[in-house]
Amino acid sequence: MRTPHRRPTPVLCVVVALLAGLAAPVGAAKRALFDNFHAEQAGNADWVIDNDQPTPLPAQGAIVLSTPRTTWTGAISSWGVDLVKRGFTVTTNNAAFTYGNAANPLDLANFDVLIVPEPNTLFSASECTAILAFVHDGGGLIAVGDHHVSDRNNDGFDSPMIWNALDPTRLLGVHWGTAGDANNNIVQTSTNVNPAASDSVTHGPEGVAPGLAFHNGTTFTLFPADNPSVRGEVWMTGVAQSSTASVMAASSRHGSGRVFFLGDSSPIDDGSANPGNSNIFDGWAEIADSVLILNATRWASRREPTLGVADHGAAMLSLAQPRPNPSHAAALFAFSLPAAGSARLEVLDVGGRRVWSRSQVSASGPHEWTWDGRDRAGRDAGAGLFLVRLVTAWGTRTTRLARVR
Ligand SMILES: [Ca+2]
Ligand SMILES: [Ca+2]
Ligand SMILES: [Ca+2]
Repeated sequence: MRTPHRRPTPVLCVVVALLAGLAAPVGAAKRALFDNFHAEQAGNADWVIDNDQPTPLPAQGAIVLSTPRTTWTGAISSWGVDLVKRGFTVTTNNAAFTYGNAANPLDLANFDVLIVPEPNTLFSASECTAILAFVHDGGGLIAVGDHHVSDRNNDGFDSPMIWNALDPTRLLGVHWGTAGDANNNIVQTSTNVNPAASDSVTHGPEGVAPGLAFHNGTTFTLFPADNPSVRGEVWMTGVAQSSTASVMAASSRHGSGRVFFLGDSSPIDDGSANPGNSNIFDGWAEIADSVLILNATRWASRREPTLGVADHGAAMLSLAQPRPNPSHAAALFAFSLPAAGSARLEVLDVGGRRVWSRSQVSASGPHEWTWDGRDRAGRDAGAGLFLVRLVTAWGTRTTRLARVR
């Protein structure tokens, strides 16, 4: 058994953390955070960029194009070194995730992309909230897992279970193959890659991704009804690309942020790990898995505030005052979506109980839905003050409605 060598977290100035929490200026280095707080070194795994944490050594400022990808110690040092060569700064996380906590120098607001390489412990409820809010606000997430029954620290949870628990309602549009799912432990090299030239994950700045080599990985089922932006990037050999199942790599958007899903950790293994760990293979170079992974990391990293509709979704989402207000009987709710997607409109009473709701996958642009003033049992909802709430992938909007006799 290896013992991870961890250095204490340096005490950084709170002011620096606050300033760093602002969006990076155009042209600034992208900031990647590699997680090592969820047992990423359990068992045979060594999913760290370096044992010097949070900042790897030798210093990344000394890395040049010819620097070997083994300059740091860890089975995913190549990912870190290759990102530094592309202008990123890289850091290792060794504390619980927070978002918006200026006292935490590793707060997610200080980063452009979060990389979680096969977590082996559950995210806490507050960590789940932090991750999803970070992505919603424009952060990137690279979610890597492994095959079904891959619980490396015997706590009862493997990475497919842990990722599904992050997002039980599939806000991100993806279900990880686990117990009861097909193809939850596959060994396969697939070149069944999304061919769209507009797809920056498969056709990105690193070039065209040739495919993926899985050595015991799981596959995804996609749920476009839950997140219309979800798309397959690599499918299993022979599977039609219209299929929402048997997907080896996928991507989606959530709010202004972007997520990449990879069903196996073997492709991120670079074949050189900490001393004592010999159960490693160079997946990074096998069938050039790194092309897909580096394209995806660059695509997911926080957007500059100059992009298109999908990146301004939150600003373009609106819910108008009900008409009439106050109302005696029916009320009209007008809202507008930044893009096609699922919308849920609900009316809550002052006690927070849901009186009425309507959900529908809806087109981009303005909509008008009418509430007849009756509850779900068909009874008149009565007089009083009600909260009207619009829930979408781009965020939530609320307004109030008064009903009078
Ligand atoms: Ca575990
Ligand atoms: Ca594997
Ligand atoms: Ca390595």
